[in-house]
Amino acid sequence: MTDIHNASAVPSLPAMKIYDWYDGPYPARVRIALAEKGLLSEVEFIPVNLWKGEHKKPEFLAINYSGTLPVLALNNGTLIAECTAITQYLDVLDDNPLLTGVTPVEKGVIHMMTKRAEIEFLDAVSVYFHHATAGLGPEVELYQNPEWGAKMREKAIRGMHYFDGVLRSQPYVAGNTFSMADIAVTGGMIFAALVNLAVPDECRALKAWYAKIQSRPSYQQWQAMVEARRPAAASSQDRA
Ligand code: GTS
Repeated sequence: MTDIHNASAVPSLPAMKIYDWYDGPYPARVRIALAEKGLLSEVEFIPVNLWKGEHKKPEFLAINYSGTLPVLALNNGTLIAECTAITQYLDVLDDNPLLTGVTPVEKGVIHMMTKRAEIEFLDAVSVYFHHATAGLGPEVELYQNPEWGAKMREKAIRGMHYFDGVLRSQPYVAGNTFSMADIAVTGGMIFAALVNLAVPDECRALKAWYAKIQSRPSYQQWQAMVEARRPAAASSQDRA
């Protein structure tokens, strides 16, 4: 096993780069996790333009076989893709996990609810976007199945109702404390807003929880980064 904790501007932290796209909902999960950990300034962000399909080019596929963002690159060459894996790595860097649990039960429940947030909500919104809308445009969306996309839209709305039910009986997605699972549902909310998928009015607990999440400094830092990078007259094609 190589030593991943080598040279860094900050002692004991590795130099880190993250390949991502500034307003992407999955990248948002890692940026919010970085903000929660106070690590945003430790990372160099390398833009990979989704709208130009850069994530499907051989150079990027060599970095992440799945052709998705974000990817964390350490300076010894280690590459970590998948938001959950990246968040788990970042959370234990300082031996003070805040997002992924401490006890075996916390870790298990947080992991379960994070995965559930992906399957039942965030990934469903993503499939809807790529299959039942123009997605990233004809150059990038080489296969679309609108019927499946429409099914995933329904699934995402069911997911909103599910998390609304969860949040009626507890303050956060995995229990009494904010965790990686809240960040995963936040990714779903961010993606839903981008594709104009409204949260049903009756999902009052989900809406109240999201207002609380949006008032957290981590969410606000993420939002400020997006606004600072957003082109003045953004359209879907010139989001670069
Ligand atoms: N399971 C992956 C993870 O958790 O990291 C999914 C990552 C993912 O789908 N990322 C999006 C992507 O690369 C980025 S964004 O849509 O949120 O900006 N999508 C491009 C594509 O073609 O699927």
